Amino acid sequence: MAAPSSPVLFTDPTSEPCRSVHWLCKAAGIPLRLRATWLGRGHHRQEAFLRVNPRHQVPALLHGQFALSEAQAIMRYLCELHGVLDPWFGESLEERARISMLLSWHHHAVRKTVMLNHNLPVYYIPFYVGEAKHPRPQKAQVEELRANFAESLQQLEEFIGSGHFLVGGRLTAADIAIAPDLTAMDVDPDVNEILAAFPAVR
Ligand SMILES: N[C@@H](CCC(=O)N[C@@H](CS)C(=O)NCC(=O)O)C(=O)O
Repeated sequence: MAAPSSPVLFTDPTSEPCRSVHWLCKAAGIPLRLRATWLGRGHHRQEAFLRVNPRHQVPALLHGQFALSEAQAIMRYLCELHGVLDPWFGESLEERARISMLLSWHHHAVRKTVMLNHNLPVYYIPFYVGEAKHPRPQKAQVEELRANFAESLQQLEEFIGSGHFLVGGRLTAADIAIAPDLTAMDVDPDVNEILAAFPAVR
């Protein structure tokens, strides 16, 4: 159980970057206090949360007076705080560099092409705000978005190679940062068909 002095993670479990932070803390045994911050209820626009992250995004962390946003920065901070940067962010210079490369790559690859460009407009936004306000893109447009994310999935497939993990043959922050955007693909009824071409990713 987290002590009252443990950092507080403002989190909405429907958010992939929030899940990355939470999953890493679970895997690394890092104590956290969780503060549910539901986007669907507008908690991220309330004054109390805006004092923690004026850019109104979860995840955000408050540790004493210190506030931090951006999932990957939070993951790194918490690992450093607990002296576990090694192994989670790499055991050697090369591992650390590779993890850092994968974390940068993720923002404009899987995160952008699968989640932000495809899942949000095709599934989440029509579900949350209603199809009347935000109609689903037409089939041809969805096909085009899928063709775009196939390139990211192919690159990820190559990064994984013949193993199960991205770096060092074990779970690291790189896997945990990317995994929630992949598991979110389960919302897609065509997920099995899509991932059939990417056995390592699957
Ligand atoms: N680059 C940020 C992205 C965080 C993000 O996109 N948060 C979304 C939920 S997944 C959010 O809070 N959106 C609400 C808003 O922008 O007002 C990170 O990696 O932490």
